[in-house]
Amino acid sequence: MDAAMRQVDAVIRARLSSKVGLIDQIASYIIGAGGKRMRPRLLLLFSEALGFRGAERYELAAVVELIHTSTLLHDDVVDESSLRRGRATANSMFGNAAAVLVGDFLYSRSFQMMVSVKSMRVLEVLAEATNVIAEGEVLQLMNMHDADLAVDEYLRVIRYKTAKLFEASARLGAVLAGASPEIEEACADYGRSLGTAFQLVDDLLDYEGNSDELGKNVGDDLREGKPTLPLLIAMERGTPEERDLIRHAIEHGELEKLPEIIAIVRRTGALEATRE
Ligand code: GRG
Repeated sequence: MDAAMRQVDAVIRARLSSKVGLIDQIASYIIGAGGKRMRPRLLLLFSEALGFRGAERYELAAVVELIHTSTLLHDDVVDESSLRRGRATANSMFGNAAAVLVGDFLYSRSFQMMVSVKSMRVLEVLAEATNVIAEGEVLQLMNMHDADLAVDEYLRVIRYKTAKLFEASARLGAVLAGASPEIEEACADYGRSLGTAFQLVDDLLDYEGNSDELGKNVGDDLREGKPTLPLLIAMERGTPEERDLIRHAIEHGELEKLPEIIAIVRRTGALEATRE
């Protein structure tokens, strides 16, 4: 994987170039900050497991990473986040307008790259996936401050905003390898499940770690009014008074009661239940 990922990073660097200096600067800033490169790795693993070793796999692996990066740039503006990949976010460094526009550049550049692969199926998969990611974010926006959010609806948002790109990445490995529709679906299923688990754990990590971090991260969720699964489970399992406390915090983005809410989440076993 490491050698293959160096190839992918080389493709990303080569394709990022723009005559517009600010684009180069911001794109290199966020790409250079690292990241786990989960989606390109998934694509490469599936294409290679199914016997495809053509150069198109590096191009498409770079494409899914650039799409992911463009969504991060936009997401940090939407959430008004200040930290990403251990660095100040692009929006806090360069302003919201520049972060959104460079996100647009990465997104449209990724489409230029996928067209170069000359496969209608690839275009179909990625056009649909990006559409669903945007729907997921809008759904999440609509669910903000909703303390009565059904767990199924929370999972739908996760499947759309996060799992869809994992699904597309795994599926594209199969598409490149010319796999049968059954194998393509099996790869897509795996990607979807992995992506769903990944986001659940991501939400869970917000509540783990040392007590300072814990307070800070849970505080972010509450400040944004985001009803994440640990909070929903704690509400379901808590006493009527505890439910009211969490409900009020989600509905009003109220941070004063943070230590009490963390204690309820822990006491009700909501972290273990989310992990399960
Ligand atoms: C541009 C099509 C388009 C849509 C924009 C804002 C938005 C709509 C989508 C945001 C989707 C999003 C950020 C979902 C969360 C995904 C997630 C778990 C991000 C963190 O991924 P990691 O941990 O990050 O893989 P690294 O830094 O490792 O790459």
